[in-house]
Amino acid sequence: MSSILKPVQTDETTTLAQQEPLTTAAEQTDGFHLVIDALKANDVDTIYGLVGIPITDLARMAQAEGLRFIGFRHEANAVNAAAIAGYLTKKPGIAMTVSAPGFLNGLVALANATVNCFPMIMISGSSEREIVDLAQGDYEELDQLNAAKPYVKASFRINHVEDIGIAVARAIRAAVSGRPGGVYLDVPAKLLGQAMDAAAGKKSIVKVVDPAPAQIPAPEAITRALDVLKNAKRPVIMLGKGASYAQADADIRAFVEKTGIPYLAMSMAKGLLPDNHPQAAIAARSYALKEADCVMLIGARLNWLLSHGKGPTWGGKDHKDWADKKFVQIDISAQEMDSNVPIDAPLAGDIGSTIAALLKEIEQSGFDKPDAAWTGAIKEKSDANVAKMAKTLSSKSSPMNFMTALSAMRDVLKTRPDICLVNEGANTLDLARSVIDMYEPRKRLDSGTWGVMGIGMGYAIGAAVTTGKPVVALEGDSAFGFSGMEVETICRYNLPVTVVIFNNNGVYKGNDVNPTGGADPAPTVFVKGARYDKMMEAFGGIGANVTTPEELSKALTEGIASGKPTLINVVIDENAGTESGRIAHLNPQSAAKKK
Ligand code: ADP
Ligand code: TZD
Repeated sequence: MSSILKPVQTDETTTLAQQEPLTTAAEQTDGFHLVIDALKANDVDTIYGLVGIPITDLARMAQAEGLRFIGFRHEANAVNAAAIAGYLTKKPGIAMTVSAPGFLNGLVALANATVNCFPMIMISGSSEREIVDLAQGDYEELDQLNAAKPYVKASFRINHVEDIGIAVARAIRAAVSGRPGGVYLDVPAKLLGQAMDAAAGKKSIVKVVDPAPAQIPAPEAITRALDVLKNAKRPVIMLGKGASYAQADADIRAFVEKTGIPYLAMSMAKGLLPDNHPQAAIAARSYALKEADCVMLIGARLNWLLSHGKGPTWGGKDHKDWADKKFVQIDISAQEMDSNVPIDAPLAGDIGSTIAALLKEIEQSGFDKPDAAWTGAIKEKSDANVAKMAKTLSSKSSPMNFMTALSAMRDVLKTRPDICLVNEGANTLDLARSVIDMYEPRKRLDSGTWGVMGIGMGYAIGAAVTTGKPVVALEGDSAFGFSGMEVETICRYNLPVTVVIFNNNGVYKGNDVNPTGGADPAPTVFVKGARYDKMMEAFGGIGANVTTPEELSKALTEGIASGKPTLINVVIDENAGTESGRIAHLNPQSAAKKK
């Protein structure tokens, strides 16, 4: 319990004798200390933030009280770091920003956390309520509480110092219970300075009991789901990042292995079971989705990343067509069921409890593994695709293209399955997802549900701080630009982050030209031959510029082994790459041409 010692105010007319009892000066605390106490009481050990009034003092005091404060160069990156810390730990990541512009800078990442179902709390300082509400133009004035609301799971403001304990508890529970998400907590500067009796302050702190209570589906829902699975001829399991988040790794593996059902993994679920597991259908994804007669979704939404569960990807005729398949879905949010297609067997519950219940039922009633014709067909398709990929990867090109460089990266990363790989870009993202196998849970961190650029350095820092292990951030040159200034943060905290930039001189590729012949470059083109490695060197880190796969392997191996901030500028052919990577079909021009 931290507190400030302040003598209780005495009336000037009181005599010395009358003051006697007050020599034991009543202990006082204030808003600053109570915020810190409330966080500490709930096992928060790290705050990601960017200072300014009134956060500077709060950050200083937090550091003095033993909390780690990681200071960033832009709020979005601090909030992204907190978000990924939430995903990795199942505890809300904590970010702090100043008011109005600092808040808004952070809000995009807070919204991204909510969209991805990552638990976190963004705490922002705010200006005088009376002035904001009358729009009288305060320093950094904004109605932050209401601005946050559409983008977050919950948005709260604390007005009185004695409410800090319960407010922090409420924010924590909102962030991690049910479907996790981003929470905004508005902290008026005035509140932080409010004083109160320290003993009463101590009493006001709340340690949240069981912040994310188990949610167990009804027995009949379990039976229904197993009936659907048992009646399937060609079942497939789709693991999503909700399954990775759940930290029920051993039970999920046992369920997959006991049912014998082939499985697919969404991007961030790669590695939940090792990608080289005999039941992995990852290399036969298109075939499996088209041909399956039953799909079990475990913590994966049928959003755009899964073509909404309908249309040609799923064996349907056109994009509006529900394919003729049965769906079983485990999700903590009952509302997720029937979002895009009818769900035949909804399992509304947390993945840990639900999988445990399914396993128990299987042990009692047994489960016949799927027909060898189905698993054999998937294996055949997988083997053929793996062989095709191996051929592509072995063809060396100079200058390097994406596949040549990825082949080198894959071989190095295979030797370090324990490290986190952060990944963003277009081609750099889509191709790396297919080429680089993952072997352990929660090691692949990427652009996620929005396909957003800018998560790179925030996620890398959050992952390095949280895991204490080396992190590799594989970035398109455009993607890196969104958070690139944080290389200074990486150097300042001497974090074991190796940033690898696939530099092909532009967004998607670097060979576009201005059709007018004018001096301005084309909209997708960057400075040619840029040396991003010099940015890392500028702050005392290690820089490397590589032009061959051998140089890339060496620099990456050394970067990881050194445990020091490293940036490798990988020179990639500027003609390599596809516009928009694998989502080119979403470009209106391509869509119009198709019609
Ligand atoms: P992906 O992008 O990998 O397909 P999504 O983010 O679309 O994954 O889906 C994750 C789903 O997992 C969300 O619908 C979320 O409600 C759900 N989820 C998150 N945590 C849990 C949990 N512990 N138990 C059950 N479902 C969860
Ligand atoms: N802004 C934000 C916040 N998110 C986005 N996804 C985009 C813009 C659009 N965008 C993509 O979808 S990928 C991308 C942008 C700008 C960058 C692609 O170029 P890159 O990668 O250099 O990072 P490749 O590997 O060279 O294609």
